[in-house]
Amino acid sequence: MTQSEEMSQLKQEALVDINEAQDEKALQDVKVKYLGKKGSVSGLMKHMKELSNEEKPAYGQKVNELRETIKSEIASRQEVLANEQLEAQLREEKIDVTLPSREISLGAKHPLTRTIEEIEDLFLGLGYEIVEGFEVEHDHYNFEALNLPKSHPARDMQDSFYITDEILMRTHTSPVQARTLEKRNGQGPVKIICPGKVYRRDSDDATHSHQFTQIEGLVVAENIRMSDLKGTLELLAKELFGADREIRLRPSYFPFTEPSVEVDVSCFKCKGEGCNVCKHTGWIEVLGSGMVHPNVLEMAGFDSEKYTGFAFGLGPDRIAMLKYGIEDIRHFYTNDMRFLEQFKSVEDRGEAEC
Ligand code: FA5
Repeated sequence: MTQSEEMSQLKQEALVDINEAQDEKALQDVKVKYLGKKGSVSGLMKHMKELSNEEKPAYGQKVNELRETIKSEIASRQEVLANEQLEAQLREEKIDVTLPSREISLGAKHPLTRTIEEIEDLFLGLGYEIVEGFEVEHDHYNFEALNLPKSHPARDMQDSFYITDEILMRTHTSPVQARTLEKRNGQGPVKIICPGKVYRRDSDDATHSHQFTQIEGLVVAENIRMSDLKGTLELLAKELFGADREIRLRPSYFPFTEPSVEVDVSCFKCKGEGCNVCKHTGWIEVLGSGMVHPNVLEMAGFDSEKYTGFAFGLGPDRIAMLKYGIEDIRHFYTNDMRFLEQFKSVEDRGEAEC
């Protein structure tokens, strides 16, 4: 066999081997077999010594051409194999978009959050600002700046969790009144609400919890009267409970308001007849309020001759109980999913747009 025949036979064999290689590994073996140091193409160089000096360059060039041809055929085969592998993978991992989806379990807004947001929306619409206070508070803002000096007997109305002699868990959201007035440097008007958690050493029962929520409201400006407070409370009661639920204003006492009133709503369970929820009174107390005491205004740097105001502190827990007919306040805090799931509305389930 001439050298040229040997070369073309080698080329044919190499092309067959390359085409038959079915994966990366097999192709690598073919590469080593033909192009490796001890491979067939290198083996052709052994004929050099049989050639004359004139024939050597042409022969060497042909061997190199053969090497390049095999190299490029291997590269093309490699590309074909890679594409085949990708397609096989895509076929295997194909996603069937027609499969029905798994049900996604959505949570529901907590009834207290719903109630607080509803009240916030109402007051935002009336031009109030929402401000936030601190749950861990100074005795000064929780009591003293609200006309409740250390020895005041009315401190007993709110039994407190003290952390140190001067620091406590706030017993109501009213310290936000004192803090906001102080920040305004004697300049009205002030029109705020403040929602938040409060803490008291109350014994837990159907309508009392040691931790509950309040929303404080405060309006201070020139010429604010008791009739403004009454109008605001009536609007609030109508919005929250509808026209058919009865409310009553009851004279009361808070050291930081004068005069003071409490607002009761007729019991949702017994409709005023008397039952265990309303402690047989027919009424559930939902808020305390009154005209801001001149001492509170003066202590915060407001001129009480020029400015007057009203304030209220309402209990969203009690309001949510009345709105949703919940018989025990403790349901709000025990995180029982069966209770919470009842508050999934159409909107929460994402059905509103269907
Ligand atoms: C106060 O906390 C006053 N700071 C409210 C106030 C603000 C009066 C501004 C005047 C001006 P009272 O202790 O009554 O007041 O509580 C207000 C409301 O919080 C009550 O009407 C009731 O709805 C709710 N509340 C009181 N104690 C509890 C409790 N232990 N559990 C659940 N809700 C409660």
